[in-house]
Amino acid sequence: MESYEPLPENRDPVVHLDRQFWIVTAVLAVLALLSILFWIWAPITIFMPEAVDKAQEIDALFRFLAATGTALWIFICGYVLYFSLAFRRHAGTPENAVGIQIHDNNKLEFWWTVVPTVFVVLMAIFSIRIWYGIEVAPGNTLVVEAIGHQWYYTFRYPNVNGEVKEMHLPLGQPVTVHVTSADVIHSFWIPAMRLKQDMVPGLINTMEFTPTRPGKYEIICTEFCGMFHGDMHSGTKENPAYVYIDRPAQYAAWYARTERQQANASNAVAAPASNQLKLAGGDAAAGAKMFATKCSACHALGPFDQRIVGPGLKGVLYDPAHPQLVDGDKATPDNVAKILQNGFKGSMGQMPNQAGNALSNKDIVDLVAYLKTLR
Ligand code: HEC
Ligand SMILES: [Cu+2]
Repeated sequence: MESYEPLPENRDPVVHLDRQFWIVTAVLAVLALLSILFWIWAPITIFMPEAVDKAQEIDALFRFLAATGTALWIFICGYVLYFSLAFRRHAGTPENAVGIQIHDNNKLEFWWTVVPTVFVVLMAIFSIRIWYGIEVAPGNTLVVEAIGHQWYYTFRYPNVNGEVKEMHLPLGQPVTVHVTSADVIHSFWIPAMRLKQDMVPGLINTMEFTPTRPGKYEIICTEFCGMFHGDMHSGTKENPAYVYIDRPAQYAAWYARTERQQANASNAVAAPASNQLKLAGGDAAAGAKMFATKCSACHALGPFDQRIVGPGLKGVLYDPAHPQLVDGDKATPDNVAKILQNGFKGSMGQMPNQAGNALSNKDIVDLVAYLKTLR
């Protein structure tokens, strides 16, 4: 019986790239080229129109990434298949034979480091430029606020009182959308714009773009936000989930009509409180009830150091160890009312403001009356 030595290690390999290898490479190159051409011409907009300038940029980025990815994938899969056939164990080679060991091909290693690095840098430059364009608004744009609610959207426009249920945008005019939420986290996605931002209570995310195609486009909430999350996709009769891109004259007409209709809107948001509330006549019992529903999740009725999220509030107006409130003001009823109106963010975290805690002015007066009784 013949005995086989393991094949020797090849520390200084002379790698043979035979004819067959080059044929396979040529075939893969043609396939890769076809895939690149496919992505250059792929009719994305048949399925999803590009409604704004940023959609065109994002689609261009998508085409670039898809083309690069598909071409690479073809080469990698092609070579894996080819090499596993070309270097399979041939009849007559024992099952435990060891293949040629190849180490340290500096030229190869140089190129397989440089080429991907160049691609990654290109992708980064391409992406970051587009991302900056979305995040950083130029001056002089129309600013619209989009607010998520369970389970609908509202919009605020300059000089329009209150919140409206329909989003209209003027063709050709740069727009900044400030995206936020009134209750839980939603996510505001307009596929035709290729733009999406989370709607987070207390946080404003921006989207900057210029509408380029008139039409009616779907808005979709993509963050599960409770029972009727689905209504924030298709919308309902009373709460359509659409954005309309109007020609300028159409938009102006809508805007004028809306401004008039909303003049006496009941859903206007209170202006940030600089006004001092009159605290006389507060109802401490009503305040106690309010406290149990709106405050006790974050505040204990114990001493200052008994924290939940915020400090304990027993004796907040009388504690000699804490003559000042967390915002540095003297512990007086007026200053407590001010914190309840405006909120405060300090070392412990965020005390929500009046809107965040959904308090009316009367609620604040009652709460202060109640806090006064906590000695
Ligand atoms: C989500 C949690 C949260 C809720 C809800 C909340 N607070 Fe606060 N509150 C805080 C935090 C956190 C602070 C401290 C902020 C800091 O200094 O970092 C604070 C501070 C305060 C202070 C100042 C205390 C001091 O000693 O200076 C008062 C008064 C207060 N809250 C009252 C209320 C009342 C009344 C309610 C109910 C309407 C309420 N808070 C609801 C988190 C909350
Ligand atoms: Cu939602």
